[in-house]
This record gives sequence, C-alpha cells and structure tokens, in this order.
Amino acid sequence: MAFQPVKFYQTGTFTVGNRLLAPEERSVQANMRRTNSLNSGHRACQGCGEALGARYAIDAAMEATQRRLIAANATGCLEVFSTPYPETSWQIPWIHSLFGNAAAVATGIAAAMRVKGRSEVRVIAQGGDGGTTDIGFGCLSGMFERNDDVLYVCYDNEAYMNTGVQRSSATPPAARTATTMAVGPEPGNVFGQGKDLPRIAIAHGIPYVATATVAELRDLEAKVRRAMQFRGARYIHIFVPCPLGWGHASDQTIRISRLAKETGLFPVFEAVEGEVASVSKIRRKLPVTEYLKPQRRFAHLFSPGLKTEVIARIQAIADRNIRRYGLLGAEGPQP
Ligand SMILES: Cc1ncc(C[n+]2csc(CCOP(=O)(O)OP(=O)(O)O)c2C)c(N)n1
Ligand code: SF4
Repeated sequence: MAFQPVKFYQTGTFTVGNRLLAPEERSVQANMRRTNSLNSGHRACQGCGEALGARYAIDAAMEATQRRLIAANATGCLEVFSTPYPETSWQIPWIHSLFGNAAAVATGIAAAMRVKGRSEVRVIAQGGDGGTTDIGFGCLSGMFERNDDVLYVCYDNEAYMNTGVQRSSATPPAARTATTMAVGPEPGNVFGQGKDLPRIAIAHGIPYVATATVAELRDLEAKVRRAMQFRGARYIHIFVPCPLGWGHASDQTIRISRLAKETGLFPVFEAVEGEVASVSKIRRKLPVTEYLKPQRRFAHLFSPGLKTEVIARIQAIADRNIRRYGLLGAEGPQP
C-alpha cells in the first residue's frame, strides 16, 4: 500500500494537533493551566473579536510573565462588557482608567513597580481604537517617546462601538457608521483621513511593534510573548471584527479577519527598533470585494448599483499595502 502522510492542520487546540507539537510550540490556550484571564460570564456580543483577542493576548502575557502582570484598561466595550461593577470577568490585577489615559496610568504603575524594586511585575495597557487613535493618542505617544516599560494593546474594531458605532480615526474609507454620511453621492466615511497607528508607532522607534488578527491566534500569542521579551515601550495592534458594528453574522468573525489579511487591507507584520522585521505573506491574494460584501457597513457599495470607482479606490489601498510590506512573493518590506 502506498505511504501517504496524514496532515493535521488543526495545531492550535488541545483536542487534536496540538498534542503532536513539541511542548514549547503548543498554544497557551491549549494548556489546561492557562490563566483564563478573561473568564466566561462577560457580556460581549456573540462572535465579538475583541473578547477573543483580549483573552488570547492577556493569557499569553500572563504565561510570558509567570503571572506577574497588571493591566490598565481604557473605557470601551472591553471594559464595559467585562466589568459591570461590582462584577468582573478579569482574573488578573486590573485597573479601570479613563477613556483617554490608559497609557499614562500604565506608565505610572510601571514606575511604581520600579520604585518598589518589583521590576519583574510587567504592565499592559489596553483599549479600543477610539481610546487609542483618538482621545488616548497624546498619552500613548508620550509613553512611546519616554520608552516607558509598558505593552500597549489596541483592539481595533474600527469605530467607537461601546457608545453606538461612531466613527473613529481608524474607521476605513467608505464604511458606514452612526456618524458618517448616510446618503449622498458618497455615503460612508471619507477617503484620505484617519491614522495608521502601527506606522506611527514605528516612527517613534520603540523596541517592538506588531499587528495581528484574531484569524491567526497562534501568531497573536507568539507576538505577545515576543513583546514581553523586550523592555521599554511596545505596541500590538489587533484586528478585531465587531459583528454588531460591522453588520456581519456572528459566526463570520474569523473569516472576515482572514479576508482582511488575504486581501491586503490589514497587513500583518512585526517591527523592531523602527524597522519592519517580518511580514506574514498572503497565501492567495483575494479581491477586496470578498472582504467588503459580507459586511452591512459596506452594503451601499453593492446596492443600488455597483460603486466600481469606490471599490477601485479601496482595492488601491490594499495593493499599496501589498507593495509597501512585500506581502506577496519573495521580496521584502518596503516601508
Ligand atoms: C472623555 C470621555 N468621552 C467620552 C466617553 C464615552 N465613551 C466611553 S467608551 C467610548 C467609545 C469607545 O470606543 P473605542 O475606544 O473604539 O472602544 P470599543 O468600544 O470600540 O471597543 C466613548 C465615546 C468617555 N467615557 N469619556
Ligand atoms: S459591540 Fe462589538 S466590540 Fe462591543 S461587545 Fe459587541 S461585538 Fe464586541
């Protein structure tokens, strides 16, 4: 009988393939002694990418620090669905900050730990894209510039979800929100505005910057672990679909994350000391329509009538990312 190797694709769970990997290659979530930092019982919507990303990120950070971790959390969905006072789903020392000052609060905690001679206790700040790219941006930039010993994690769901889907400076062009144009020749968010925060973080020259999606959770864990090997300011930007705000089915969160990467709209990479150090290549380049169609926030691009010009502009953004980061083929990044 011909020999045929059996492929185990599922290497991220405890049930099948993970047990086939060497222990050091297994995912944190596959370990029965994981911390469950964000425990069950919270009130996130079904299919919430932010809840998934936070669980993986914080459990990975807990493992990397031997459970010596404190988190400061900006106001936003992550804070509100996890901690309706007096209850909480957090199983770690966790501090609620204001909407705009999570980076500053985390900096203060790190300084206090240093003064107490407890530098082994590490600090994370976390928030949504509104708390990060808009109101908290000054505190974050200061944290980067001082190179404070904090890992900042941004969960990017591309709008202010907690307060009802308002536009943020991370909302993509043409996306409809509660505060973008509902009617007219070009409804949705305008082109040419917004902030590319991973690139802004790189421009600060901090030790470590990475992007990740909830479609590749092992990659996300690996980046959190890597971030914890550095001292100084670090930044991880995680793409987290929001079924409620984006108008997609709750079982499509992972697929939409994967499409964001495979179209080139969300480049996945790492940067060290201001230089792009590695990129996750696109396996099969897909047109942006594959990503846009399942989301109601882009429905006006397809009905009534196909908005070919707008779609072409979005495709051009994806193509620029592909060129800029060398996401296809053998060539390296060209930031
Ligand atoms: C100074 C201030 N302005 C406004 C608010 C109200 N507020 C709380 S959370 C939030 C939006 C959070 O959006 P984002 O940071 O993107 O996180 P998400 O809910 O999307 O995860 C707003 C406007 C506030 N708490 N403080
Ligand atoms: S509104 Fe969006 S980000 Fe907030 S809990 Fe629901 S799915 Fe998650």
